[in-house]
Amino acid sequence: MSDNTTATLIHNGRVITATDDYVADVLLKDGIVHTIGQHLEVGEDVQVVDATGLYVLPGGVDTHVHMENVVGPTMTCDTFASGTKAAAFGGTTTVVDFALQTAEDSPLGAIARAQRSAESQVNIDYGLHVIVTRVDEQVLKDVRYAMHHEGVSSFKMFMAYPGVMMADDAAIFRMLRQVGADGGMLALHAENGTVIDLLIKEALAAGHTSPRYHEMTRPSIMEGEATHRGIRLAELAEAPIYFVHVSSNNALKHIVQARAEGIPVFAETCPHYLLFDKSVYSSDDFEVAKYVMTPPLRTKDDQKHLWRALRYDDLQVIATDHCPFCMKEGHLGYQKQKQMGKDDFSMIPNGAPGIETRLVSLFDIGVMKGKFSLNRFVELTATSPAKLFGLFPKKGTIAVGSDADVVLFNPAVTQTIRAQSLHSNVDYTLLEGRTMQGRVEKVFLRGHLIVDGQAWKGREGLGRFVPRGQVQAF
Ligand code: DUC
Ligand code: ZN
Ligand code: ZN
Repeated sequence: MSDNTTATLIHNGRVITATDDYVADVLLKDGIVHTIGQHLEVGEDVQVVDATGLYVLPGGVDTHVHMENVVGPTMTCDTFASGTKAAAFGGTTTVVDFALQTAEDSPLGAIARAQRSAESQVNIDYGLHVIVTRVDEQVLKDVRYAMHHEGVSSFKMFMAYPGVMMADDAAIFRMLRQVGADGGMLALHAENGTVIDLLIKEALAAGHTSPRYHEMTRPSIMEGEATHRGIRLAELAEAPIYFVHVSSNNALKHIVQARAEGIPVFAETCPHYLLFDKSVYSSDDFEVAKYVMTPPLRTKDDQKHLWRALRYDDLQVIATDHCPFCMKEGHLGYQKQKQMGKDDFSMIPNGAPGIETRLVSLFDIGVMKGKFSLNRFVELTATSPAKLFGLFPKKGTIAVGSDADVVLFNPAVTQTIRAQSLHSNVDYTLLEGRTMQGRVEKVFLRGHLIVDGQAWKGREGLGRFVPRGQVQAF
């Protein structure tokens, strides 16, 4: 389907992809990148945007976000509308969200439900992973069907949260075999759920109820143990595996070793593991609930290892795990969210926001601080996630024929982050008051200008479901 937009010539910007860096004109027409060249001549019907001094980046691809996701008795506070608007302002034009298989329904029911909800309100393009909580013959058939006919080629399973989301090793193994055989990807939340549950019960019994105990009851050794177990299951299944939200060297060291052994193991980390460390958990204050995400923040030494792995491709993706819950009761009419855990840290919904600040924060702490190059920045935030989750080259790069998802990014200005200026429904940002280098100036989705400075030019329902194909990582 072509996009009927005014053609736009982005003039004289510095085009950065995972591999290129050059100054050129880029013509966006019919929803795709139509022509790239020097001094392109265009007619009067083409609008010209002067991008002198700006980076011309592929729209960001965030493959780990949670909009309208049910978590226990609550739900993440971003709708598809608010979350994707926030994503757009942050320079992300494609997200992959989660469709949750409930006890009653199948993966296909979960996909249909999420699409029904997203369709009329989503502001940018999106795909879906299915969270599989129960595996039987019918579920495996539905998984196969989803891959071949629904454009859903990735699935997530949990080794944590017993009795709620946790799948046992045999179920994970069966899914790895099925998904891998058809060229898809199984994503794993790797933590030893039953041991963590025991530690939580012991902490509560000892009267340790404040949010800081979230970190103390989820030790990185248990992330490492589950990561190792997941790798061995993938090795036996001869299937690729993807670890979400890797936070610690205890997990990373198994990933590094497995990759050296030639096992197709892939992994992401998230901006919060690079921006903050466990010192935030040093008080009993309830404000600490802002940092109750899973896995929790780790040590400065863990951070050093994450940076190294990002640089040398042992981590391939930086996704946000945007999983927003309000701190204040009643914000935008939301009932208790983080406040549910006021007297019991284990009741705090796990997650933190970050969808709008991903690019600027990684540009600031990654590129500006010399941790990785501009090309690598694009690779980690757009190209690799697009390849690993079957979206490339439609998404994740600037090339003739790719979707005209383009971000004009100004590297020369600073901005101070404030929750009240961001577009998520959540009432806080972990980056409140922090000044960062770089700013998203304009965002195009399939050639439509949707963000113009502070102005919103997009519209709900403009985003589309993007059917995804096989893993493109080998
Ligand atoms: N895992 C996630 O991926 N997101 C939120 C909470 C969790 O445990
Ligand atoms: Zn998880
Ligand atoms: Zn998540």
